[in-house]
Amino acid sequence: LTQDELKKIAAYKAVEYVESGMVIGLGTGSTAKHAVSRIGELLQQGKLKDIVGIPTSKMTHEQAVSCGIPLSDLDTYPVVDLAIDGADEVDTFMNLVKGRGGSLLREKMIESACKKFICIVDETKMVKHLGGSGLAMPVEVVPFCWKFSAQRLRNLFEDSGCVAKLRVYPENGEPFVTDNENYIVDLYFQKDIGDLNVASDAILRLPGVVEHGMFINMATTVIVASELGITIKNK
Ligand code: DER
Repeated sequence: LTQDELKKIAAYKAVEYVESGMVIGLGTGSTAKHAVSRIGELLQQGKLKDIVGIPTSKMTHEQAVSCGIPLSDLDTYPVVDLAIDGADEVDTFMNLVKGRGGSLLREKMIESACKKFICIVDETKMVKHLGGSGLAMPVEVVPFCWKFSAQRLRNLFEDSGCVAKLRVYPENGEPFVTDNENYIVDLYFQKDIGDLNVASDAILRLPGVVEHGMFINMATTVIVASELGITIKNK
C-alpha cells in the first residue's frame, strides 16, 4: 500500500464517525483531503444529510465547495460536533505536531471548539517525542519584526540546540504567508522538547507569537493506518 492509500484508509475510517446533522471541522492536508471528499461523496449519495462543514483553511474551503459540502464558520457554530484532521507527528500520549501545511491557527481554533477531534495518520507520523525527529515545529508570528520573534524563540530553546527559520516559498524565497496574513517561523530541535506544556506556555508568552503547532491533549481519537491494518486509539 502506498502512503497515500494508507492516508485514505485512515480518512475513510474516520468518516464512519460522521452522523447526519453534525457540524464537522474539516481538516487540512493530504490526509484530511480524503475525509473531505468522502463526506462530499456520502452527501451526494444521500447516505449523509444536513452536514455543515467548518473548514480549517482557505484550501479546504475550496475543496469542500467543490465537493458540495455546505459550509459555515465558528461565529455561527461556536461548538463543533467532530473534527477530522491530519497531523505531522503523534506521540504516545496523542499529542500532535501540526502546521507543516501552514494552517495551524485556524485548525487549532476549530479543533479547540470540538466535542471530538479525530486525528488521522499513516504509521510514519507516529513518534516517541514531539519535535525530536528534527522536523519543523511551526510557530505562527506576526510579520512585524519577525526576526526579533525568531531570535526570542531561539533563545527560549537554546539548550535544545534550537534553529529558527522563517518559512519561505521554495520557488522564490519570499516569506510564506498564512491564511491570516502572518508568517511562520519553523523551529528545529536537536533533541526532544521536554515538557510540552512548559514549552507551549513559554512560546505563547512571546508578544509577537500568534500560535504554535503543538496540539497538546486535543485529539480524542487517533486513527493510524499501516500495512498491518487500522489502529484506533481513544483518550
Ligand atoms: O498542516 C497541517 O496541520 C496538516 O494537517 C498536517 O499536519 C498533516 O498534513 P498531511 O496529512 O498532508 O501529512
